[in-house]
Amino acid sequence: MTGTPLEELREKVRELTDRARRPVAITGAGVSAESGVPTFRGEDGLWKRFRPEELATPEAFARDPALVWEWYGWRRERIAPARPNPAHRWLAWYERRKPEFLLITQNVDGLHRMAGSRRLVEIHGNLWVVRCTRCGFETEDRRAPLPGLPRCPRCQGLLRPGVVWFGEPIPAEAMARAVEAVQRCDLLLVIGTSAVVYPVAGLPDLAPQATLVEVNPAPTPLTPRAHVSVRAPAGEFFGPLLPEAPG
Ligand code: BJW
Ligand code: ZN
Repeated sequence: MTGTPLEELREKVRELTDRARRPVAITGAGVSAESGVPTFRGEDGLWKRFRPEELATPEAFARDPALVWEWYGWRRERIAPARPNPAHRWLAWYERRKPEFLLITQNVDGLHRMAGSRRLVEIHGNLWVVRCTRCGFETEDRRAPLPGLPRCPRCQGLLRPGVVWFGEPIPAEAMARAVEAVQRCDLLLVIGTSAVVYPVAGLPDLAPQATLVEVNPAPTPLTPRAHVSVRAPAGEFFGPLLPEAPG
């Protein structure tokens, strides 16, 4: 449906989302781009400048934890002022209308929660959570700046970011919730992800029964399978679908 005027696509998506009974959304870094959070890949992607295999792996952390923490410290600082955009707000609003809706996000920035989403699986973890590499102690979502090499308040072990790195499995409970919802969904919205990182990139394959809607300014490996393909920034697309603010 490339080339269809945006307003027509909005009507189509309004109709599909109204009608859906068990909708699921999968989001990626692109949903936060209009909030000022850098994406990973692409022109302004984080990894144009930093090599992921040097920073987002358990091996990198074992080799040089200070370097990895420096990168995460920089990202925490950079992302802290970000606020939800209309795409995050639309998803939070939609959740309140659809009791069976589930939002699966690959994002670690916390913006979906800030927008009000609660039926949410943060499948790659959360940038604001830190975990002890020795005793497993985990903090809540805490935004205070951290020292260069943060230590566990319980056992003095080294703390690490509460995110999922390459080569690490997705926590079993998060994965099970995501798989179960995708397998039984009737509408799958895939928003702002390059759809190349597994296992999330494989989730749409589990939903041959669902209508697939993709919202992304650029094509992805998923695009040929999408029933509706919206080539637009997510915030710009979803903004007009939000109900008018009261008063
Ligand atoms: C807009 C927009 C706007 C712009 N509006 N859109 C070979 C084949 C298959 C798999 C593998 C393989 N080799 C290795 C693997 C496995 C690996 C993997 O998939 N690698 C691929 C890259 C090949 N996966 C893993 O390792 C995963 N674990 C695993 O497989 O475990 C198995 C296991 C089992 C048992 C024991 C042990 C292991 C874990 C993956 C973890 C990914 N982690 C990261 C970092 C998180 C922490 C952090 O942030 O620091 O997660 S990587 C990074 O990529 C991050 C993201 O969540 C993830 C996905 O990126 P995303 O969100 O799609 O962002 P971008 O930048 O790629 O795309 C943005 C998109 O937005 C673009 O399309 C733009 O066009 C669009 N956009 N503006 C809408 N305004
Ligand atoms: Zn500890």
